[in-house]
Amino acid sequence: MPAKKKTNLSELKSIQLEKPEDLKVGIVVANWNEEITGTLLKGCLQTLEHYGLKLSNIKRVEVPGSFELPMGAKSLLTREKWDAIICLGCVIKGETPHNQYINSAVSSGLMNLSLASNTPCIFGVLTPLNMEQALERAGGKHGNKGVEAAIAALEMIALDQQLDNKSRSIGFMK
Ligand code: RBF
Repeated sequence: MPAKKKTNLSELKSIQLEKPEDLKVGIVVANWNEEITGTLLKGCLQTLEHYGLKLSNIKRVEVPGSFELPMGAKSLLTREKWDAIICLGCVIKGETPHNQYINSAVSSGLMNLSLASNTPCIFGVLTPLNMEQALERAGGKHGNKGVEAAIAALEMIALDQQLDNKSRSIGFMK
């Protein structure tokens, strides 16, 4: 089945979000392969705005490479409360297995951080075999994975809001 192209923001699915204008989202972007991560960031920001978030409630920080994404996310989480953190990076496979070490450290780092902080830390990291595959996923034939990272964050926030409402309706508050 061909991959679905998600470049037209007006075609995005509906997400039931309460008070999107009050939501606070942190974005951590890796500078390594910045021509790719810059495009992921652009798609991510446009998507958050499309769903009603205010740019003034979105904080963007940069880290040197993808390996530093979990630490960048933790730096945000230890200072302020966020509804979600989105981490954007691009680790291209080279001649040595460096990509495997970085990718597994980042994915498990972000999962651990999500569970420990009770805040979704979204894995918006491309893991392509080469630059061509990266470009295809940063505005090319496979869409822009920065858009999808933003949607994943919003879906996790919507899930939390729905569960809160259900708890309230049966008289239980967290
Ligand atoms: N960071 C990335 O975000 N993407 C890469 O493709 C990438 N390739 C790297 C290749 C090598 C051999 C090394 C040593 C680092 C690479 N990094 C890459 C940087 C890494 O994420 C981290 O910033 C540095 O290793 C410093 O901790």
